[in-house]
Amino acid sequence: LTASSPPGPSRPAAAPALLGLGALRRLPTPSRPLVRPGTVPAGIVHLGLGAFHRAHQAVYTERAVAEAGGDWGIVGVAPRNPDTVARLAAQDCLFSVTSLSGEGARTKVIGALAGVRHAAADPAAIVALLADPAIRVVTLTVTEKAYQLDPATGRLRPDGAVAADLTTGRPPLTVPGLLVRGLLARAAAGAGPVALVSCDNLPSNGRRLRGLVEQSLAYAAAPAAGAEWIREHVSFPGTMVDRIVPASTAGTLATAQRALGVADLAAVAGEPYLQWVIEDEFPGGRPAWERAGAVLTDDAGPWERLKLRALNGVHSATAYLGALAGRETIAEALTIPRLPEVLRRLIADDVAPSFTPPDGASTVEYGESVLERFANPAIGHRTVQVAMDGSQKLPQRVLHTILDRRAGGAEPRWAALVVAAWMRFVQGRADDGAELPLDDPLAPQIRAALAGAPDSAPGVVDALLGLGAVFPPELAEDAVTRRLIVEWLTALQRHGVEDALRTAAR
Ligand code: CS2
Repeated sequence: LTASSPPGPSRPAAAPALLGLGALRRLPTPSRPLVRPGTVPAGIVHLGLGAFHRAHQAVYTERAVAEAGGDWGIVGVAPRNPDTVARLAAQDCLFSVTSLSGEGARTKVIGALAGVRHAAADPAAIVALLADPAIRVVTLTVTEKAYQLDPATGRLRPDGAVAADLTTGRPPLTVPGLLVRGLLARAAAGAGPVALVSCDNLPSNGRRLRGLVEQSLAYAAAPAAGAEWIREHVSFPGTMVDRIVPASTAGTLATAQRALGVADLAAVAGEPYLQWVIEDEFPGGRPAWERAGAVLTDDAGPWERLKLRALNGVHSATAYLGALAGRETIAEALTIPRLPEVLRRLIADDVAPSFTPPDGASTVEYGESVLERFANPAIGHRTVQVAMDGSQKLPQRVLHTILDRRAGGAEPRWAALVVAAWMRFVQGRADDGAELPLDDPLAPQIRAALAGAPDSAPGVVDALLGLGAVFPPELAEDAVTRRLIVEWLTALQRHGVEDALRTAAR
């Protein structure tokens, strides 16, 4: 006991002060926002308030406004989850981002958010916001599945929910429903041009978002003038987005609190690296993101293919093989003997020859830097987090590599391993028998396919290749691809990941 301890029974510790405008002056100088929070008028609506947005576009936008000005505050909209909105609202829309590396952590509060909304609580307010002339850019990080597209073809799923959003009078609940209702309201108000910017890891994400809006409009029985207005006044720039940002944990919040001296219940943490390549089509203007390090270009396609195939594809490979081998995190998975060698073969033999990288880039060198980033021990990215929603991720991450290599007559053996690992993962058991979660919007279809399949590697492969929403016919019907996947799945089933890789990488 110290001399100043109050007498009597000990009191519960007071809750720490919370991050908010009132706490700014108390923050260590390097942790303070680059702009005066609450003073930048809104110009952007962002859909999807997850950790990735807060550690990526919010960071770029704050810096761009600090460097070059502009009314580019972000109104962050959570489509479904009210938690983050409540936490941010209690903190005057402030949150911190911690950069984690082997050398330690750096935490900074970001002042980019001009407001937060929960779409499910008041969808009509979001529709009105999208029709507000002050808003000239709409960005999205809603994850692959929220686009309601068929992953194999990129076409809108004939989905009752989107149709109901657009044909009934009730407020829209799906992302396509919100966007289309918002754009039609904008057209009716003549509120000026706008850019819709997908920042999700979809292939040709700009084109897919445009297709989504056009196909949804067909449901909407929209007045022809509205559809015409949208064609003329809305752009869909493609992007490549990159930063490894795992879901926040209690540890993330504790690190932020130690650095800030106040609690931050909306804290996120990620790797120090970040990259953003954006097609420069912004009819209503945009923040000076290039001043924050983003690359503005005519065509993000080659960057996007590089990233989806050589980073995300390799991430998925590490996640499925790692989870099967009982590894908790991506960095731990890389300690599986031979796995780094196998991933290098995947990058050099299958991914690199499958497309032409952007000017000046080498896919193999890029792949090396990716493996270094994955090995960052401070990130703690869980293998099962990266493994989720595989049906939505496999096409652009792995299947396009296989299709392009098969078109060139090659046998993409390592890419086939990733598909086999996914097929074993979705059967729900790790090599040691532990249960693995199947967190995927197509889980019912995957389970049904497996339930009807003979219990052999060829039986499982055929059943899963029959999922037309994931595997396009030219892949599912290709005998070479099927053989490669069956060989790998047989080896994984008989020997487990560690022995299968040891034999294969010899
Ligand atoms: C990961 C990505 O969870 C996943 O599927 O592959 O979120 C990855 O961390 C980011 O795309 C990196 O930019």
